[in-house]
Amino acid sequence: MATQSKKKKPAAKTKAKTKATKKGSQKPLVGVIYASTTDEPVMKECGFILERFGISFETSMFSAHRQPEKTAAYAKSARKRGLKVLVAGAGMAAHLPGVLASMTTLPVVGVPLCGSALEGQDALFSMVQMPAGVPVPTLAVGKAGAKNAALLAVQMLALSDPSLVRKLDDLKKRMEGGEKL
Ligand code: AIR
Repeated sequence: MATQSKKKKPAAKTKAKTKATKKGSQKPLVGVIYASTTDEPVMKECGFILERFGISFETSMFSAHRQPEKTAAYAKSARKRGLKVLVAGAGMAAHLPGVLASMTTLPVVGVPLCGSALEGQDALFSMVQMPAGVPVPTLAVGKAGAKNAALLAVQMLALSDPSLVRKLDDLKKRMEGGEKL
């Protein structure tokens, strides 16, 4: 008689995090999403910058390929939930920001991540080469991209928030003085 193999629990790294982490007491304005625990250390850099600017944000982990339904539900509810900008990071065939952008009119910023044999070029091309009609502003591969994604989100929010303009001006001055982000 054929023996049935025991059903394996999905590995932690492929399991979608359904509970978003909210930072700050306000409703989150920025949604930071990444596709795997592999991406977490780099995408944390994005959160550090948002925190520094006092922006409330939430982080979520799901993959456009492994959790397509979760991806769709998130994209479709994001605007109603009060989010203003999404930042999505993924490596390899990195379709997360593009798929999110296909289902929301919020701006979706892409962070290509490295770690594969192609060292992030695969992710970069997957994100940056979006067809006309579905823009995904795509930043540098890795940590610089994660940090700049946060700054770009701050700049977008600053369009209607003068206090953020002051903070951005202050950062420019500090960088002029030699500070590195
Ligand atoms: N990935 C996961 N689902 C879709 C994609 N593109 C990416 C992750 C990660 C890489 O695949 O963003 O950078 C490897 O993921 P894992 O979970 O196999 O370590």
